[in-house]
Amino acid sequence: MTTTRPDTKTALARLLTEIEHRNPAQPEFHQAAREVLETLAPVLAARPEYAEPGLVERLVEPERQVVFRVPWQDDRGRVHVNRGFRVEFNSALGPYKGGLRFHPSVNLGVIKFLGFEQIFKNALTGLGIGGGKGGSDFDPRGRSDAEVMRFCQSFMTELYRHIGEHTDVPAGDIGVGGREIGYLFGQYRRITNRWEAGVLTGKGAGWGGSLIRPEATGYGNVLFAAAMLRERGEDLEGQTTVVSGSGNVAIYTIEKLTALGANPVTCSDSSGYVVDEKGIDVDLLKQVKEVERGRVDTYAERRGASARFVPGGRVWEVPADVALPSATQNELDAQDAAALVRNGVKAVSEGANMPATPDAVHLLQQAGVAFGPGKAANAGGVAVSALEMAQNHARTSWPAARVEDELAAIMTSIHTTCHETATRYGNPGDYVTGANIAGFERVADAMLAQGVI
Ligand code: NDP
Ligand code: 2IT
Repeated sequence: MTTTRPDTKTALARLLTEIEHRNPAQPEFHQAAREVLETLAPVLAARPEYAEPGLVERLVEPERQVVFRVPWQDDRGRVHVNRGFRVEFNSALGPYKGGLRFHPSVNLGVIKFLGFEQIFKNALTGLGIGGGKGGSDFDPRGRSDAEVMRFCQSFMTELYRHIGEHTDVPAGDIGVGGREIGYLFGQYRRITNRWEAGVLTGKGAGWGGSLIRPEATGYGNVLFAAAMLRERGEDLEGQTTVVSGSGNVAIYTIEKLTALGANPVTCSDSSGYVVDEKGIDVDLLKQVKEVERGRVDTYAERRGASARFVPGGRVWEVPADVALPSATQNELDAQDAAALVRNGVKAVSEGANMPATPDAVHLLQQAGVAFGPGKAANAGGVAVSALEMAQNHARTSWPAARVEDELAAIMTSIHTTCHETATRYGNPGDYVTGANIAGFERVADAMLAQGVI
């Protein structure tokens, strides 16, 4: 057991206060920074080189933040003005890497929380990628393909000058999938007159995209949950699972759960959730969400007697052995966590970024539930993005089986690293501490080696 000098804890508490002061009105960023800093005291105490003045202070300050105007015209010719963001947080380990989110709730604080998480997540993959994130408060819901295309073109008309295969490599996140990456890539290629495949990931399989990238986040999270269960002598087969969301991450989480013999009984969107006693039919869900861009109540209507739609409800009230939050931040609070515990949940693994509130995480861990934090559990997506970059650099493409094998190996390695690191610092089974410290060690070593920049 490593003991912590009180001065380390005091210094971290002081830094957290300063972060809140210097970054007003950014509650999500404060939350993400606090979650990491609160776990670092033991490693700073044990490894004096990490307590070097300025190291943690540099880590919490983005290297660069770009905020820009995105004007575009709708199908009726009306002009709209959105705000675009790219936060280039840390490039000690490689080019900035992280998704773009298009959602009306996006603001600088949200992008900073996501970029901060991304630094540690990307470090945990063991691959050469730094941390960044971007997006816009543009709402793609109800917009035509032509409107989405014009928005993406306007967004890229500013973003292109900040990104590049060796500089910053965006990908998808909420509201940004294959369609948007296509429009963004087209505009980048047009402006720069370069076929620079490695500038974006999540591309179509026919033009530089990696097989298994669409599946990677969801599949990876299921593999992480399975690894946590294995540690306790259990597996996923026969387990009832609840999944929130019905987008990219949720769909491929459900697909993998089904393939491994678990029974995923829910999915959701911001209007409510579906519970399906027979298990979610992933082909029907893909048809409704990916092809028709519809809502989950349509799934329930078409599925028949086994499924019902619960307007406004949260999936966490449905009894389950395993829960995989896969929609958005702070979607699982202490009340939800208490309901999961009451119903006997064994493991919670975060497909989304920061879906569980700090109180919920505390409650789950106190109750002995295996808890996989997003920066470890959902790292499969960005890991396969890095494999897409590798294929692009080599001008080749790998068969699906190779990518899937590499994804499985990376998820196993992340699980082992988090588990061993937590044990090394006196908190066996605490994947939050394990993920934060292991990610921190890798980034901090690179930052120290590269000097004060
Ligand atoms: P999608 O846009 O494909 O799907 C998002 C889903 O979450 C939708 O069902 C959406 O419902 C729901 N949702 C989004 N915002 C809210 C909200 N404010 N309240 C309630 N429901 C909401 O996104 P992804 O599946 O790609 O992303 C889901 C989560 O996973 C995010 O946290 C993302 O950061 C994270 N993630 C994604 C990765 C990826 O590779 N795509 C990688 C790692 C993490 P509705 O349509 O009603 O808004
Ligand atoms: O949160 C995430 O890790 C992502 N949205 C994926 C980022 C990426 O670059 O693939």
